[in-house]
Amino acid sequence: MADSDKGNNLGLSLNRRGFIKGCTMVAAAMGLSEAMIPRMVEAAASAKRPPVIWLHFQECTGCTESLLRSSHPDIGRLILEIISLDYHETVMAAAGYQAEKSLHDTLDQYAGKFLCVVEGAIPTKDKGIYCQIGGRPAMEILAEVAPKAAAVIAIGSCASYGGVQAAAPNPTGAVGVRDLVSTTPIINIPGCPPNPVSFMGTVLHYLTFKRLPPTDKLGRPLFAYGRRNHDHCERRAHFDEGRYVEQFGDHGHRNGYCLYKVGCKGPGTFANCPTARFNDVDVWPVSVGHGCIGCTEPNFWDTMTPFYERLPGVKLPGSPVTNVDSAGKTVLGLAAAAVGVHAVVGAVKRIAQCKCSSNSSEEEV
Ligand code: FSX
Ligand code: SF4
Ligand code: F3S
Repeated sequence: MADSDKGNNLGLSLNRRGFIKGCTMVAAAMGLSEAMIPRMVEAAASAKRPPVIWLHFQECTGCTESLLRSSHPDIGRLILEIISLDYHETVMAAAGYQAEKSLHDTLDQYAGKFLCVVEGAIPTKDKGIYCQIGGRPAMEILAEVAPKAAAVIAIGSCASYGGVQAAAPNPTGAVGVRDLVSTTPIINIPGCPPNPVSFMGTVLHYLTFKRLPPTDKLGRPLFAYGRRNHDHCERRAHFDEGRYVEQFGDHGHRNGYCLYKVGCKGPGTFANCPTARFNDVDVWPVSVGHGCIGCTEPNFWDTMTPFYERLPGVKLPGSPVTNVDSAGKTVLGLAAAAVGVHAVVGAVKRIAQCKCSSNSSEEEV
């Protein structure tokens, strides 16, 4: 790549320094050694950018917003430098017939070679009529596109597990991609919205190593979801010493104490928020005084609510359950019990997977 801007199909561009800075930032977040950075930069700078079809279904577009309008300009632009975004309803210039043509041209021309990114849940009730694009249900579009893709990236908790649409009583029968697609490798990048670094890391891994990164049982890349937020939280010492915020605005809150008692679900949430952080001011919910609501976990709208209450029965340091691993398992166990009361059988199944994942991740880290 020359020192000059590479440019991309949206007219945005990144100079070489910014390009390498973005790659380095993502490589660090993935825990890769410095020696891997030149290989990653080389793969990312390849003139042959992989075509991407980005499908939008039931969602708020927050995943796209957080990625492309990231206040880390290098990350936002980097993604547009290294992929060819051939179809993306939010940012593409084409509309109507032209947009549909561009979708089908990419499908014909790059069958088996393009990446499919899915944002949003897929409604299945009443033949999927609750989300239609170009007069076709999301289910039908996914069934046409996903089997032709080299891999599918489900971005956000909606595409991963159904998200808020699937919250009880799930009126549209919303599900995640993995419930419908079995023909193509799928990776889940949950979060509502997810950290752009987790998405970028997955794409860069795919470009560099020609395969998706290793995942847990819920299909989440281990580099981003292998540890609990609680494990790296800057308030962890307060948790261990029994110093808690009792209510927002109190002495403990003003002094950065642990937010567990005001609802933080960090002990039961697998994500990289405390290390990857968000935006160019390096914050994450807990660092600015709000508990984690567990947005990377399956069915968190059912299992992690009420958001501002401590889940009953979780023992704190000083009680018989004194280590955080036990506390995390207890949170997940209670979450499973809660969803059993409120949600459908499918949701219970996914929570069971969540518990397996927690165990498997513990073994791997
Ligand atoms: Fe879902 Fe994405 Fe939450 Fe929104 O579009 S993961 S509702 S932030 O952003 O799909
Ligand atoms: Fe941090 Fe939340 Fe764990 Fe407290 S409970 S240490 S605020 S992650
Ligand atoms: Fe979500 Fe918790 Fe991170 S709410 S953004 S997983 S701190």
